[in-house]
Amino acid sequence: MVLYAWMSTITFVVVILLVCGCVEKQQTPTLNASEKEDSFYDGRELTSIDEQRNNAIKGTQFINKETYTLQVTGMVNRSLNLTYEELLALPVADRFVRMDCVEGWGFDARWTGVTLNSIFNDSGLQPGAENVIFYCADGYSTSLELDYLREKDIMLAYRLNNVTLTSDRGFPLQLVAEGRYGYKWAKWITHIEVTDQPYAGFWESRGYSNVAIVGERAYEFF
Ligand SMILES: Nc1nc2c(c(=O)[nH]1)N[C@H]1C(S)=C(S)[C@@H](COP(=O)(O)O)O[C@H]1N2
Ligand SMILES: [Mo]
Repeated sequence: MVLYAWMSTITFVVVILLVCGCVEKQQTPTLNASEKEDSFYDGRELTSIDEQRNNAIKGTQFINKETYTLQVTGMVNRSLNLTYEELLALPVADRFVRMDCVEGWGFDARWTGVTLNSIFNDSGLQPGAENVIFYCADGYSTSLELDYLREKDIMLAYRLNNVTLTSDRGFPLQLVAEGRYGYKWAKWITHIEVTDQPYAGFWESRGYSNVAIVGERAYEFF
């Protein structure tokens, strides 16, 4: 009797662990074997994903695709709450863009995603809006000027070198801030806020330039 009770307890625990294991796999996208990484795009050579470096204040964030939404709030006519599927259904942008970190490393990649212009087409923008703040799942944040985002048709990428962004690379979305330093390339974005106020993000409030143009001075002390 006692043995039977033990056996059923152990069976129960094993089943629970197996079920958790499966759920965990769904929540943490890893490189899908059926997706092949591109090594060239637009006539240019790409840096392979395992040669790219990775920098984050609190390490990798694991976002559940099923429950994820991108919130769009602030000086818009309509606040939005976009699911991952809704983001994928918006017009697709696809470009070669180089990423440069202030530390002196960088990489060349193909980025695929949705432009902020498409999102603002749906939300509308109120007159006087100037800045857009990007809030991330790890508490990180950064901001960029609305004019830059609109004129350069900046995108939020969900694919990198033609494979779905993995969790360590910012799943579901990384901002592709062309011509600006890496700390503007927000990963694991959960919320976008449009504002008429200036804003200093995580590194910007610690002395880094709020403009962050690649090739220009990035830090106030050197
Ligand atoms: N959410 C979040 N996004 C982030 C960071 C971070 O710590 N948290 N680090 C930034 C910095 S400093 C760099 S250089 C790039 C690195 O991005 P990568 O993974 O594409 O190389 O991510 C940026 N985006
Ligand atoms: Mo960086």
